[in-house]
Amino acid sequence: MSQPLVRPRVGTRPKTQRPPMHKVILLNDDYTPREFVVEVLKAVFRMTETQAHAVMLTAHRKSACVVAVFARDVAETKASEAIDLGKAKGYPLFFITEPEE
Ligand code: TYC
Repeated sequence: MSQPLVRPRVGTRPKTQRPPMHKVILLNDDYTPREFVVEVLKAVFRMTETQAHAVMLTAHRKSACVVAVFARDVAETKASEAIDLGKAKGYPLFFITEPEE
């Protein structure tokens, strides 16, 4: 009986590394109207009215709220788009991105 040509691997094999996902975080401010924040969340992050309202209220009450998690370039693009919608209306609406733990 000959040996099989391919033996199953045993022992440890490092897991394939994936780039970390990035959180988009909405920051509260005193000037942007609540309903405008909701509209931006719906338009940029494809949220329903109910989801967007809940995220807006959490940011309003706790000063920040995680909106969603994406690959880094998507997170940065969406944060910029959302900030720009606020800027176009003269609002200081702000989002930051940060890597997930
Ligand atoms: N605090 C704002 C107001 O009272 C509303 C608001 C909520 C603004 C959440 C930004 O991320 C925000 N008009």
